[in-house]
Amino acid sequence: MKTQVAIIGAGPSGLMLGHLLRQAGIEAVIVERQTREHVEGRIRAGVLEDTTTNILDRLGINARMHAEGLPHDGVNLADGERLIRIGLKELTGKPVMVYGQTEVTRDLIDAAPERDLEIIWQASQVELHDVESESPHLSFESEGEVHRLDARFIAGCDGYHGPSRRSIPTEVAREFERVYPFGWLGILADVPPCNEELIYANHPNGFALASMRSKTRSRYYIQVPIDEQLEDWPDDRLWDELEVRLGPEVAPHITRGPALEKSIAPLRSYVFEPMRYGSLFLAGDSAHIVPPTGAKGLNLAASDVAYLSEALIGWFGSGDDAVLDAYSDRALARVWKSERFSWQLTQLMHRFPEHGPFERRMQIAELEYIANSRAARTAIAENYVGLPL
Ligand code: RFL
Ligand code: PHB
Repeated sequence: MKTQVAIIGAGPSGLMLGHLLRQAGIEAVIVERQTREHVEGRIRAGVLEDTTTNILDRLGINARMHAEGLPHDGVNLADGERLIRIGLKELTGKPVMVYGQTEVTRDLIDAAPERDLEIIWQASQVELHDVESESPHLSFESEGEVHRLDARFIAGCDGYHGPSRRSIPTEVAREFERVYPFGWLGILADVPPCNEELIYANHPNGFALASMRSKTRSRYYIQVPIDEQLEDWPDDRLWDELEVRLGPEVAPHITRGPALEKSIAPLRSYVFEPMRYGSLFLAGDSAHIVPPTGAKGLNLAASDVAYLSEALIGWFGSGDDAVLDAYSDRALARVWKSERFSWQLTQLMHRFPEHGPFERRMQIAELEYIANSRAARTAIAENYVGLPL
């Protein structure tokens, strides 16, 4: 098999890149390890910046998002006593869109056949070959047979655990990492949200987040120690704890319901440099991870892909190496700013085992400052809605 761009991974970055390339008439094939059902069943991000909605608009794969997504003009921080509203629209002119990654992924997969974007599901043993050359290829197994996919470029959109990043020699690579000593326990339930907008709460027991997928489906998270067992959190215990952490103003509005999904996700900050090696380009979680506090992971995948598609389309159009050469630095400049915001909001809103009374007072003082300073709220708002590309 032969194509122009071989894409590893059918997550948001691989799917958006594949569609952007196809829209420009460039051949692309996606090779994915999991089944379609598995990919469509993953419950992940919920908040889209306009970087992401703009890509879906440009692709014309946006009808369901505009019909069912919820534009939010604000977001709230809670300090156990009150809600501090960050007026996103008022402070930046932009809202965010609450529309699940699960739905974005499904829309992109549904649109693939009519746009000739081939996705090979359940491809195992995916390996990258000759990435330093101008004629790289992938090998993989599918339906009991070994296949070879030749391409001019390979896009590593295979998430944090995929093989692409590991094909870059350690001599040229730099890694930056911070692993947090806690995770997020998430619950999805078919109950109305407790508030019209998201609430990020800092409580002495730890962080909590009230989010949603629609007017009838809620998504909540609480901070738990990293070694916590899911069995120790029956639904009622989790709802009790959410009421405590979200505070007395919000608790009466929480509707309880059985968990459709419950899982614990670890928190990590991670950046891999460079995002290009020879004919291999990394995009999304394969190159960087942010803690979910800033809602940036999916949106960074979208901005990487916006830069990468522009560079590849430019190269196939005019053979211009300069844009391809600039990709890694351009993407990383935005990645590091999102890393900073996600890390800072994580520091502000969580309880760290090493924190004592002083650090707690620092958090309270910062929240007090945010509540009373339009400049501080504007700084949060412009990062939350997404920095310009
Ligand atoms: P993905 O989504 O991990 O997709 C990678 C794909 O590659 C496949 N793959 C392979 N395919 C072939 N061969 C192999 N050897 C392969 N190895 C892996 C995988 O099966 C998969 O299909 O990466 P991508 O596309 O870069 O997208 C990144 C986003 O998924 C991620 O950043 C976000 O989900 C992060 N995130 C959030 N981001 C936001 O912008 N806003 C949020 O509100 C938000 N909340 C979250 C989140 C992530 C969470 N979890 C569970 C990690 C909340 C949670 C709980
Ligand atoms: C979610 O709804 O899953 C969600 C929302 C905001 C975040 C993280 C996750 O910051």
